[in-house]
Amino acid sequence: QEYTGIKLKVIEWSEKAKSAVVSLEHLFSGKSIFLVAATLRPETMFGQTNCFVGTEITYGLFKINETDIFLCTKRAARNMAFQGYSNERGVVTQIAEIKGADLIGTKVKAPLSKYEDVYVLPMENVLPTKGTGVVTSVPSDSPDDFATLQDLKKKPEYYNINPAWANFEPIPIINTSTYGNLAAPTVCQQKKINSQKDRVQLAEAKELVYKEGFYNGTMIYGDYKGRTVQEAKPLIKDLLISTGQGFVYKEPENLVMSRSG
Ligand code: ZZB
Repeated sequence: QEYTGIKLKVIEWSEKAKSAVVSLEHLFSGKSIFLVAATLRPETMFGQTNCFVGTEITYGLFKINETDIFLCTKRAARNMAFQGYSNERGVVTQIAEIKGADLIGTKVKAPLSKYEDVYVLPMENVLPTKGTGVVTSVPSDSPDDFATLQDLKKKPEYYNINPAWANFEPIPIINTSTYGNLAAPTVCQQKKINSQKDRVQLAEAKELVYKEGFYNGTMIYGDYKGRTVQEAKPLIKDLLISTGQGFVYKEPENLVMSRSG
């Protein structure tokens, strides 16, 4: 499976993350720290509204080179080290460990997003065994992301978040004749999906939205407005890579598990 790694730069740590990393600050000087998400949909990056982590997942901070520190699972950092993203091939340099729960509320800059800064929020179904364990959220075109963001908006106390962190609307970025310009909200409504816990309906919704967007979608936002999704996808991937905001990240096929189970 070939993903695009998306670098979401840490602008301000959450209070808990701040105290977890305060003793390491000397290691950060002159470097940027990025939460790294793995996506199959680089053309949707204009619509990012937040970033998701699993609260129970253990993440690491990894020194990648003289300028970048990546935050992702150790498993992903190891894969990256074999793909040229480390000082020495195959060698992982871990600076610290941090629990997903402690990252909630961290402010990040999501590349290409219409929103200047977005927040790290909790999602129940993030798989530690897939991608980087960090998921970038595009509620306009991902039913899982839309359902989860709705949960967070409806019950901020239950999820222990500041409501302002979830106060971002889905952005219309792709149009299809079947689902209009907000495919994920449309399909979630049609299928009466009420929460991120509706796993079976969400898996069906994801399949429908994937297919419709890929075969019949047109970009209505961003640098390649007017192009089909199939045309725009590689162009936006190249744009992310050439500007240093993304990179190719591969995962051995047999290790890939689907989010739905
Ligand atoms: C942004 C995005 C925008 C995504 C969209 C999807 C969609 P698949 O097909 O099952 O392999 N993802 C990545 N890592 C994880 C993880 N560890 N746990 C849970 N979900 C993860 O799914 C690949 C997608 O699953 C990735 O692409 C990522 O979300 C998520 F508009 O990134 B995507 C209709 C889907 N739309």
